[in-house]
Amino acid sequence: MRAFIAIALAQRPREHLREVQKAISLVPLSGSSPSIVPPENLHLTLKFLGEVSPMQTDDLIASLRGVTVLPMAMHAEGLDCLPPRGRIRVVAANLAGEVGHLIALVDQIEQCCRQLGFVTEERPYRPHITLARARSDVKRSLQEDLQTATASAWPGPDFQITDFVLMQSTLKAGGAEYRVVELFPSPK
Ligand code: 2AM
Repeated sequence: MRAFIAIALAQRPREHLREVQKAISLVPLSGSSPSIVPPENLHLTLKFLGEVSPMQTDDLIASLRGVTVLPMAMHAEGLDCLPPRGRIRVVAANLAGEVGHLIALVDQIEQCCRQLGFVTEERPYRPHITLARARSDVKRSLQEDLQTATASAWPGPDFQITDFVLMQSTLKAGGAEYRVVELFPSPK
């Protein structure tokens, strides 16, 4: 299966980001309207895995059971356009708050994945929630328009992160479909 590890969003931050998405969709982007991520698909990616065999899935689940999630308070803070240079491919909400705890979580997950032979992410982890994906080229100069249109939305409501999920992604003509394969709760 095609899989990734992520944090599923609670209802309150999801509703807030839905409002941000509405503001994004009202910005004229010179005919290159991005595809808005369906609100039920909004998530924070911790690690993209790609194709994972059934045996790897079992090993991964066993390994991820040992990961400690320090509960953390986070909120969405500002709009970002990724990658940082060149044509915009993704419009995302940045996350702020107890980012140290989040980085510690990502480091543990990377370590589990490395031990099982998954490719280690070399780029620094940049916590973001993708709100829209460009269907065709979106000029960098439009970043300012997107940021102005959403300026009043920040900061978003605080939410607690206490668990993460292994998620299956099935690519369909109408967009990706996600399914939670396993939930990893923080120790009580
Ligand atoms: P993105 O939101 O920044 O695009 C599921 O596809 C999730 O995995 C997405 O949130 C996506 O991040 C992330 N991801 C990271 N690397 C990816 C890759 N090479 N292909 C597809 N998705 C990737």
